[in-house]
Amino acid sequence: MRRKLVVGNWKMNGSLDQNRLLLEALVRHLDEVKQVDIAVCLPYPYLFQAQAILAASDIAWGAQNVATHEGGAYTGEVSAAMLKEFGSTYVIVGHSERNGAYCESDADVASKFAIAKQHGITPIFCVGETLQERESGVMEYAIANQLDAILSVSGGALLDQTVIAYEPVWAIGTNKTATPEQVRAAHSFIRERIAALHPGAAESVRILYGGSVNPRNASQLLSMPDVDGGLIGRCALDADDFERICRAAC
Ligand code: G2H
Repeated sequence: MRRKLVVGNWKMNGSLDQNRLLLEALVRHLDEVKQVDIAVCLPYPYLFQAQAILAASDIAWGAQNVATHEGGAYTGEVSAAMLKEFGSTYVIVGHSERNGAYCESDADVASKFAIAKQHGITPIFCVGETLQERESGVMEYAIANQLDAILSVSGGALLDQTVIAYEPVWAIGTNKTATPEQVRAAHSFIRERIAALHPGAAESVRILYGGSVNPRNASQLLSMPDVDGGLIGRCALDADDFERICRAAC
């Protein structure tokens, strides 16, 4: 039985003052919500603040990216060991906003996935098709390619207890949410693909849906078969919205 997981992806938002208000509100509103796992992934400089405010709560925290190397002369990068020092439970890898703008390759994402696991951090690996891929009927092919790049290098053991986020690129930050049926079909395809390559891991991997989830659509989307929670962008920046989404996942 997989526990549901709701993760806030704050993207490049926040300030010390805003974060303090938001994190303290999350602790007040969500600490009694024990039926789902809850986490926030913040910009790197605020991990220390998250650790200070969330440490005594059940809300976990993490980052939105990690370096492919252990350490050394990589200006501007942040290693998995550093994330671990600040108590990170999760790290997002392969988000489409990074694939596009920062030219991350499948090999880069596979390295990030593996290095996070080696340091005891759970990667949240994002996959999803573009609108053009969906409309031209190659959605499953596109998702399979993204999955295979990770699954072929990571091996079945590394997949245990990891998280995959299905985020159709056309639904991210656009207010165009995938329909519950589209979400169900994609999630079922992802689990079948994992089962084909690493049968032992398919039942333990949690598959989240991400893309314009809000308090109005959350309960329907997050209750679909094979949907184990959500990766929430814009609505994670509002304590009331995020609380309502977490409660909808219960
Ligand atoms: C997709 C999602 C969070 P939003 O990126 O990962 O963002 O909920 O704003 O579409």
